[in-house]
Amino acid sequence: MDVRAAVAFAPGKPLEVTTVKLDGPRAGEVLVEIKATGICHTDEFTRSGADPEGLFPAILGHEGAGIVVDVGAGVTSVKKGDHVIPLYTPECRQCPSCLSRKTNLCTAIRATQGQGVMPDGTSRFSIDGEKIHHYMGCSTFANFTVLPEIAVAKIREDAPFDKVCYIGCGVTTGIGAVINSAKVEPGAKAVVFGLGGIGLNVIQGLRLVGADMIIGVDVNPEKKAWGERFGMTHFVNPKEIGGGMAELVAHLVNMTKSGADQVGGADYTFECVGNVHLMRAALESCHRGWGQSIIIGVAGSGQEITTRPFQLVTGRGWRGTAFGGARGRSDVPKIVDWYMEKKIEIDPMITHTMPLADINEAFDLMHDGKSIRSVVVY
Ligand code: NAD
Ligand code: 022
Ligand code: ZN
Repeated sequence: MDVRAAVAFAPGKPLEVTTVKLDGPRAGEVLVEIKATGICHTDEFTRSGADPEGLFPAILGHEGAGIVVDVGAGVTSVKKGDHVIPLYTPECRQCPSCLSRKTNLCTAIRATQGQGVMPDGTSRFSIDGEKIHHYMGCSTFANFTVLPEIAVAKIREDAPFDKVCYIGCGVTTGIGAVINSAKVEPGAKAVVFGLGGIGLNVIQGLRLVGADMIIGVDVNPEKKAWGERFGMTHFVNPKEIGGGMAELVAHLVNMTKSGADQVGGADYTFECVGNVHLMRAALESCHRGWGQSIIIGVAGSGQEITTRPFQLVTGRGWRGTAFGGARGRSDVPKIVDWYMEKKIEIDPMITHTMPLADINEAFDLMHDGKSIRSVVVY
């Protein structure tokens, strides 16, 4: 069938909206009509050519929502008409990783997903017989896409596509980092570095679990109001403090001192920027003995993090999270329920919507720091 898609033909070029051929679903696959998709940093990382593993031509996009319109042989968990969110982290429930219960990084289709093809090693997208790569197993910058059955989460039918698409990446990553990765407890003190589309969701996750002190750190003064909107209790602009990372750390440690505890430091910190110097500051802002720092931001390829081993020997913990540690098919429907029950907010974070024809404007808005999230509505 013919579908409309924004195609990344070459690194560094704007996406081209054009007609693409899509083959139907094979065994274990589903055809989904994408109704809306968010535009996220990793799409830009690949489009720009900064991603050394980026493949071209490709149909990018990994933050979508839509309706199943056809299923291949042997598909049992979803049927035509089901509303779904594509999963760039699938959940097969059978591989050693899924069975371990210790990670959400399912390995069932990992190799082929990274190669931009379906699990059978072929692509469903083409133009004039030339293969177009899939992207992160999703390719939501097309109005129809084919996905492995294990890479779709079935969601309730009254949820609006143009909002819950954001649960396909940003919302789940931020809230999941708090609940699944850090396992933050009520009364905790936390610091969130970077108040963008991810950091604001970390903040609302912290509010949800009952954190006491939620300190937001951002170099953009406009982010103070944004953070407060979702539960931030204190704001720090590193530019106003002056000095470097050491001064920022000292300031944050000082802020978290209280009563008998004059050691200071946060129980949990979250790096939501992708800056390796900020990652170090996030670790060192943790309380000695128990503070845990979670890396969410994706740093540029080849970058390295450093600290003194003393920081870890004295009981701080450093770990990262992918997709908020969420098991997609199990956890994503619950997050959609939380949104519908108004336990979490999404609408105010979607600052821009546009038709597919204008998708390149979403990348401009992201570059200029003007958007929290842009969503393409098909
Ligand atoms: P964003 O651009 O919306 O937000 C980044 C924020 O950081 C901005 O508000 C900016 O002002 C602020 N900032 C920049 N430099 C800073 C500094 N030195 N100190 C303090 N604040 C600073 O981006 P986003 O959509 O929130 O994504 C953040 C990161 O999370 C990206 O690297 C993205 O790739 C990553 N991410 C990771 C996962 C995962 O599963 N691990 C999932 C989604 C996104
Ligand atoms: C989503 N991300 C950033 C912005 N939006 C993002 C990027 C990468 C990962 C997670 C979220 C990620 C962390 C660890 C891995 N990935 C490796 C997983 C594994 O090896 O099992 C990751 C993922 C998908 C892809 C590449 C890297 C891909 O499909 N190309 C989850
Ligand atoms: Zn993303």
